[in-house]
Amino acid sequence: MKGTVHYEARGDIALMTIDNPPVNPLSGGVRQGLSDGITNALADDNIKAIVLTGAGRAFIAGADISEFGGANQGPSLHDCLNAMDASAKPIIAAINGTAFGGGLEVALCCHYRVISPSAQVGLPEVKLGLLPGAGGTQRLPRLVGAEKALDFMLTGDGIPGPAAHELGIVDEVADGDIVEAGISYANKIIAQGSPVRCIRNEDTLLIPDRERPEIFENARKQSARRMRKRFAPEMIIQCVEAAVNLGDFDAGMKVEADNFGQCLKHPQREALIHMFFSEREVAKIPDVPKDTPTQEIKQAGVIGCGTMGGGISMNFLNVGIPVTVLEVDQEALDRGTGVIKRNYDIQVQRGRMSAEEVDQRMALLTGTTSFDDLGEADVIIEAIYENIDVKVETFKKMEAVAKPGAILASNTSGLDIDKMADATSRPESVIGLHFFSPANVMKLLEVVRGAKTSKETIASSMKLGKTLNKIAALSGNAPGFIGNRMLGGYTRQAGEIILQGATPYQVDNAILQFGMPMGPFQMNDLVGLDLGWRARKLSGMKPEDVPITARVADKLCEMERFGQKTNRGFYVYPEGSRAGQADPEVVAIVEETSAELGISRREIGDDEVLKRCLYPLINEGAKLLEQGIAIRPCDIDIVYINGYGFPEVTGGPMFWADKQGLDNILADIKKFQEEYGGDIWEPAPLLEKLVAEGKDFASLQG
Ligand code: 3H9
Repeated sequence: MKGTVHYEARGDIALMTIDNPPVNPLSGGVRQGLSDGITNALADDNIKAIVLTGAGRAFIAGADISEFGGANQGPSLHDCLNAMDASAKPIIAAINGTAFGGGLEVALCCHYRVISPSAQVGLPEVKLGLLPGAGGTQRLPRLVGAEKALDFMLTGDGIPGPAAHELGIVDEVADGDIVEAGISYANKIIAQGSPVRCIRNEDTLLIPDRERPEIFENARKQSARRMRKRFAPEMIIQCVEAAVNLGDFDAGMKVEADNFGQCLKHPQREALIHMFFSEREVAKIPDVPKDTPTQEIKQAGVIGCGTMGGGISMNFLNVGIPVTVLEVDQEALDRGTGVIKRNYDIQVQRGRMSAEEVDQRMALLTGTTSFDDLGEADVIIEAIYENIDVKVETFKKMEAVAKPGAILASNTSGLDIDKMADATSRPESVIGLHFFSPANVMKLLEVVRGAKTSKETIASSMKLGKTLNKIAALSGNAPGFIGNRMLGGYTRQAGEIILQGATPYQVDNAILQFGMPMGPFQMNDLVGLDLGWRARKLSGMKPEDVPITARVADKLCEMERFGQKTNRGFYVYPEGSRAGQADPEVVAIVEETSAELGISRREIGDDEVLKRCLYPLINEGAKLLEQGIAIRPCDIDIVYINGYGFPEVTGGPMFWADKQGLDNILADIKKFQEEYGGDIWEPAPLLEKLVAEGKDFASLQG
């Protein structure tokens, strides 16, 4: 069994140290050790109190997530906690590091808690589709009241020691050696000789909450807004309602156990735990060893201060890394840095940042119009417009000024990294760092390795992603990389479906119901319909050569309906609103376009809309895997969830595909191939192979 608990008598105190590296989850061996240790301490008359702490950087990271869904060995956590609850000898948690989930619940079962200022406590179960199932939903409301407990459990965010003390979760914040602090707290309790404090027996804070049903109404409203379509929040709210209204601890624990069981069985739980492990897996690059030397990034350079360059710069400023940002002239520079300042000011207005913090961040920003000023940067990222020739020229200028070893990066969303690398004499330092718009908000960083990119440059870039609080996923260098290459089929299908009979609003609604934050036509309106239209005009494309899926958008552009920026696109946006309204004029244009193309319209069900939009993602994803552009299915899941709004509760497109059954998906793809043809519906050989072998994408994870 994994993990252990070291037991040591220090005078009349039993010190129990949980040891299950790296973060001490409550695996079978830990539960066994806890159970044995408590039994020993209670049986030993020389022992007057117990101090419980963690080895290494964590107290306890919670239940062992890898055990969910499998057969567990060792005693149950509840048996250990019941033994602790029943102990007449005081138990003190000396919280040395992270106490999350079941870890905090163990601490809440102790009679007293002391904490290091840097240690964090949290109940993040909701993020895994679970609820605190080891008494947390019953003990925390007794300790801090229902409202604060709900907020804590529904956000799932960790808080540091001093904040935990202020909230009333811990009794003392102790600087210095936390084990010594725990022992001295134990000695104080022994000296006082007072009975132990058992949270399960307290109800002072619960009684007034019985008269405040609005606590639960508000929690429901907030979680419907913040965690759309999530199953666990309602389960948590019901448990806290039970804690408040039933009054009896054991009756509340029964509700908690029932609801925990429901969460455990729910598909969202499996998907979210897949995401948890995928987020960690994606950082591991098979041919780049963990100990590969990395470049320390102390200074950054950004070329271009438009929407992307400005957002990228903010990422560095937010973590205290100075940035020199370059623009073509002073006017463009002033405009770009002005937007950065305005974005920060909005944060101040919303109470998310102080004016002082804005000043600190802006003080780290230097504007320039000369490449020479980028010479000190450890990484230079170009964020100019998408034209390979201009990018190649920019890389030549970057190389001329960059110091040896500096990372030379492109923020391109799909152009050839090798072409840029080959324009320099140091292709090993060249890499793609594809940020997603808005770059200061979106979590994903697609890192793109060229043919000659060195392992050091890859390792440094992945580490930089973490420093910038992004989730970095590595892609091979192929047009569109992972994300945009997959997106092609999705948007083209949406364009085709409206010509065959659906309205843009039906397509968007089906996608919204699936759980994406917006549909493809809402997305078009947000990005701007004019981008593609202008590019086609500039290239001199003849009207008859415009892809049929772009015909409606181009007609809208001819009417100056460019999307949100002109308050009219596929939708109409009342002045100052981003909530678009359906427009019969657009439906008429769509119908007219179908007629011009000789396409007879028919009723298309939402089920078909979904399959035709989502299955190209899966098919293309399989092609990316067999071509080695994506390393594992989970890398694709990470890219799609964090960069393209694929619903987290599905576990990402590839995990979701496994759940639909790859044989079902392949059969539909073949059907669509017969009906509509085109490369989108050419089944990926890997998909055919997996189906033939009765395997799924998960079998490729290794
Ligand atoms: C729960 O407690 C349910 C209870 O209410 C009810 C029970 C009845 N289990 O993140 P890192 C692994 S639900 C197993 O890179 P960091 C992780 O996969 C649980 N493994 O480190 C990684 O493995 P690898 C509620 C775990 O320092 C390694 O440890 N608890 C667990 O950046 C290092 O992780 C949570 O949701 C686990 N619980 O961050 C907390 N935790 O090296 C989840 C981590 O092979 N954990 N691993 O890739 C975290 O939030 C972060 O890991 C933590 C450390 C903040 C602790």
